[in-house]
Amino acid sequence: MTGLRRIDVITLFPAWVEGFNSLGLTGRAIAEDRIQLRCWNPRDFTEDVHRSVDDRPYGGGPGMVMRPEPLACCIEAALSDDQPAPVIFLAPHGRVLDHAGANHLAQRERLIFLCGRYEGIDERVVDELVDEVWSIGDFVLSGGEPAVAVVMDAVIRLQPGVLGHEQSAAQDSFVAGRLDHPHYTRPAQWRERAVPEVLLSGDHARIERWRCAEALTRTDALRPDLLAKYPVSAPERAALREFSSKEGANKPETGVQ
Ligand code: 9D3
Repeated sequence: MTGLRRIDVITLFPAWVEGFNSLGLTGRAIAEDRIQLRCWNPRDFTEDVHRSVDDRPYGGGPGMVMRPEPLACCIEAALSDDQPAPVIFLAPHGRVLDHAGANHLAQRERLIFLCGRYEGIDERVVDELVDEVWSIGDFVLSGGEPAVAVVMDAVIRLQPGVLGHEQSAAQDSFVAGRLDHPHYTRPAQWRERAVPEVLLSGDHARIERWRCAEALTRTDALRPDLLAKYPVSAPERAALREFSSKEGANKPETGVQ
């Protein structure tokens, strides 16, 4: 696997995308030249004096729609700038990103992300130029830019050499389908609350089994859908039997009902 070496983003707000990519994990990967980032603005491909990128929807209704020609010219300019790449449209009706989806995208050498604004883009551009449509979840954003920040973070951290400690990404995929176990650091006693004794025991095999049982209990309580998708294994069942924990009974809810 060669890994990702270039990401292009089609956006009306290149400053937004360049801004978040100057910081954090994606920022470092780009600064270290592991990944090349290039933004393309459809406004630079307009030919009218107003440089308009949107227009009223045929059939009426609220909001505006991104015009096909500047958008298509912009995508085509990105496409012909370098090696072929899939055009990934970020939109509320796309396939919802999960760990498998991030892995799928992370395998390409080059990705072109298309961010929409306004009510949407002219569907003929999708028919003509879009290869895949992805969403980041069932909530409404004001545009594709926050979504591209999320997707870029998820795919860049999967690249070999991007995470400081090399093991981490592989370990993530190993535990995919389980919520994380709880974490503790010093002091061992804090505001009347003690760190679970097993973590102080020095028995690393037992600690591993305890963490496994905790992760499983949490997943069962908060995300039963994950348990259905990734069934409980024999070693997990054994860990659960060893630590049929009543701990956590008076902890705050962390998530879903
Ligand atoms: C009333 C219909 N709306 C669709 C649910 C219109 C609409 C809302 C928000 C059209 C575009 C947008 C902007 N959102 C994105 O571009 C977007 C998005 C999102 O809103 N949620 C989750 N993932 C994504 S990826 C891109």
